[in-house]
Amino acid sequence: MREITVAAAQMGPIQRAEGRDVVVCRMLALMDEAKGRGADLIVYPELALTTFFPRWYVEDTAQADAWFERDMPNETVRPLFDRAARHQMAMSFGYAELTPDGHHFNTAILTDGSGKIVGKYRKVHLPGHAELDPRRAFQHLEKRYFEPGNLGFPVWRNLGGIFGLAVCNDRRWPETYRVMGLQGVEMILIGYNTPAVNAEKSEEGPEKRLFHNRLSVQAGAYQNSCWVVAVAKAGVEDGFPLIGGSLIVNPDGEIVAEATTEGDELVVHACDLDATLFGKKTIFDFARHRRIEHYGLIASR
Ligand code: CDT
Repeated sequence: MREITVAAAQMGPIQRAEGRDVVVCRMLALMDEAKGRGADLIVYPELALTTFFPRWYVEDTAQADAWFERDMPNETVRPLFDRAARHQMAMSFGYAELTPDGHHFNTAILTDGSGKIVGKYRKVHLPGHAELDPRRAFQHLEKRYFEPGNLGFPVWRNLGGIFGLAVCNDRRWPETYRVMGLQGVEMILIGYNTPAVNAEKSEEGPEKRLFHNRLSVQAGAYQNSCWVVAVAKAGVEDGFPLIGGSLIVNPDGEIVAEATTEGDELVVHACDLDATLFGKKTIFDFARHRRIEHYGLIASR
């Protein structure tokens, strides 16, 4: 048994005017509660430090740099790293990254139990559009503010297991899980900000959005025999609703814990990484059963 207790730290809304210092206080409170519940790892959502700013159109993209972090850790988030180290708790969260040479990514990091960053991932699948689209009920300008990630889908040894990261829209793509699955991933951590309604199709509401969230995450976990922890930023940000539904899924594709609110809420489960082994050596033993001679098209277009 290789059991690690995971706290999926769903966060309620962050308003546009809210400062990062206030957000970090909320994250610390969740971390302290997670410690009390025995967590070895806490997982926060995509763009955990700010509102989901791609809904806002800013003509001069340099003005949007205020939503980005130039260093990680920086002064504002340092308390998170210090507290995590004190609690001997690994941590993952997403943020907007501005690199020293001026590149913009939608990034997530993973630390070990001493507060040291051991993994970084930059979102590959960027949804939405790059220009103002007045036909939409609201904007989703990720293609304006971010470049596609340039690090692929690496995995890291941490906490005695093999971990991977993905960000929001990545969870809808089977390739995300499979590339990590091929590297033996045992737990994938995914933060998300998913609007509760479709900006282009008003009849698609929160039930269907929650269904697609579960469907994607459960399929990814089952088909790669790994744990998946998916964590929302939820609730109403400046009038725009985001789904909750943070969940932890086991390597059989079953939901073992799920959020019940749209606010700051911990979803905690003790996950045995050895539970990944059976599927990996039987039905999803990739080396024995995959037929890559028939998969060429997937990587060629
Ligand atoms: N943040 C993010 O990637 N959100 C997208 C919204 C796309 S609309 C289905 C998501 O995939 O949840």
